[in-house]
This record gives sequence, C-alpha cells and structure tokens, in this order.
Amino acid sequence: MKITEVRTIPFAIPYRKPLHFASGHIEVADHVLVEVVTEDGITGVAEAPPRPYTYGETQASIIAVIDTLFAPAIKGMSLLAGERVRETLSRTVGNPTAKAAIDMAIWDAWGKTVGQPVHELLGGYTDHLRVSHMLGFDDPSTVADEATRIREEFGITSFKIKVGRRPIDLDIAVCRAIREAVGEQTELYLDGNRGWPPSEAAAAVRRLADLGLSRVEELCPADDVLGRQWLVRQCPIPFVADESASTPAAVTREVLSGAATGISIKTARTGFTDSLRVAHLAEGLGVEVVIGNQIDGQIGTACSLAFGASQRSTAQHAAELSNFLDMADDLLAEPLCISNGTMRVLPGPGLGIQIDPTKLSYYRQDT
Ligand code: MUC
Ligand code: MG
Repeated sequence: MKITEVRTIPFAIPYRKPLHFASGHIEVADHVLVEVVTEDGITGVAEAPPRPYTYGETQASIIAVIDTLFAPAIKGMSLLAGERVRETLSRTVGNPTAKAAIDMAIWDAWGKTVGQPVHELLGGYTDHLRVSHMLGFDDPSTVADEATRIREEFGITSFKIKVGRRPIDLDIAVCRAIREAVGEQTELYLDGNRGWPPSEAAAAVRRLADLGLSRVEELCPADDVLGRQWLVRQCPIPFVADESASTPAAVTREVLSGAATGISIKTARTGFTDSLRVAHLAEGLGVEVVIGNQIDGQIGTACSLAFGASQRSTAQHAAELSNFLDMADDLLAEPLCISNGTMRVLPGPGLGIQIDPTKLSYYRQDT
C-alpha cells in the first residue's frame, strides 16, 4: 500500500451560471485534480479548489506546494499511515485545500485497495443525505425564480441565500422574494461571507425575524472580535462559523469565545482526516455541524457526500452538495444525481467515482 507518486493536473470548466457572493465570485472551476498512485497500481483521486479570498491558495500555488513539498515528502509512505502523512503535511503551514485533496485521494486509494466504500470506512452512518442549494447574488425575482426551478426540478427544499451586500435592503428584498416564492415549508438560511459589519448584520437579522430562517453563517468577520460576540449573543438562531473555523483549533477558539454556535464542515479544506476531528470536536463542544460546499465540482461533491453520510452529526441537516449543477460540465464518467432533494452515497469502492479520460483530456490545462 505504499505511495509511489502524487500527480497534480490543473483543469478548468466554466460555470453556466457564475456564483457571486460577498467575498468573491466564481466563473470558472479552475481546480487541481490530485491523484495518489500506489505500488499496487491503485489511483486515488480528489480535487483541490483554489479560493484565494478564503485561504490564499491559487491553482498554481496548489500545484507548486504539492509538487515541490508534499509529494516528495510522502512518497514511500503507506496508505495506512494517515497520521504520519498528516504530521508530514502539517510541517508546512496553510495550504488547506492542497493538503485536503491529498488526504482524500489517500482515503479513495485505501478504499479501492480493500474494495470498500470510503463512507463506510469513515463511519457508515447512512446511505443518503438531504441536499441544500446555494443561491448567489442577483435581483429578487431572478433568485426567487431560481429557487422555484431548483425545487421543482430536483425536489430540493433547503436553500442557503448569499447575503452581505450593502445597503442591507438589497438582500432583505431577495430573502423576502424567495420566502414568498417557495412558501413556509422550505428551509432558508443565510451566508454573509463576512460582508457586513456587526451592526448591519444585527439589523438584517432583526428585520428578517419573521422569515423563519433556520440559521445564519459568517454574517460579519470573526476578526471584528467583540462585535462578532455581541452579534452572536443577540442572534436568536444558530450562528455558523465557516471560513473562520477551518481547523480544529479555530473551531475551539470560535466556539469557546462565543463567536459561533454552529460549525460548517468542508471536506475541501479539512479532507476526511481533519473533518473527522472537527465533527468529533463539535460533538464534544455540543454544537451542531452542517456540511458546507467550497463551490466543489462533482469530485469534491462526492467527497462531501461520503463524509456527510458517514457520521450521525453531519447527516442531521441538509448538506450543501449541489453547486456543481451550475457548472457547464464535469470530469466524472457517471454524473452525480439529485432526486427528491436527496443524494445517495456511491456504492463502489473508495469514493465510488471514475474520471472520464476524454473529459479530462479536454479540460486539463497542462497539455
Ligand atoms: C460558502 O459557504 O461560503 C464561498 C466562499 C467560500 O469560501 O466558500 C463559498 C461558500
Ligand atoms: Mg460560508
């Protein structure tokens, strides 16, 4: 089970419908396919999505750090030495999606080697997750129509609304239009991506109090330390930390300091190994978790699905698994499927996915 090679392949797939949010926007999935090859001829895969406005990584930096530091350091290690691999990668600070992709490709390779699905190796809690869909910035009627279409086409009844624009009235109008379009039974929650100062976030929460929101996420920066705690204290629904809680230590700090009352887990940044740590830590701290989406393609979504289905705590809420619907294409031979608002785990060994070689050669950028 020794690792003989780690490959990095840049690819770019355009979005049919670009996503705009307070900290940035995405028009093209310019990700890195990471492949971990073993002496047994097994190849594990995962994808790393560069999000410079969240983690400081770029497509070029992900490739550089893997090719020059991580790959040489873990070559020769066993797939079964996950803790050793983690220790080795952690000698380099930062670079969360590069590390996470290696970690998940190792789990995929391990699953393929032993002929077992990763979601079962991780915990095997359930075989399906409810799906939540993310709605980016636009005008009220366009976003409301989009929510209606997604609900009708895929049966999705949970939506995360991107907010954080100023003045707050822009987003308040969108939220009201969506509630009116989808009715009372559909779950709605907000994600501000740090766009508002605490005072404006508090005003928005007050003005939307009648909308029955289930939670809010990163409405203001965690670096507004006292303002954030002031906001969270008065928030009547869970306040989820996403980009401010991207390591187990950050989760502990945010929760214990009163800067968050819920945690978003993204396998794109904590892989499987550290996502397990975050999930168990959150359970110990007594805060709920949700499976978030790093605007993943279908490979990344298969990773979130496998992890989300593996734990009791991550299967409690609808998981953000549907951003790939907005992409023009993807790399998988068999596309992921959402029906009745639900995704079922992929039953094959490892992640249960296969890369389509024709699609990869079309979208890869290194040839
Ligand atoms: C999200 O939940 O925030 C947008 C920026 C980022 O880091 O992740 C996405 C979605
Ligand atoms: Mg978020």
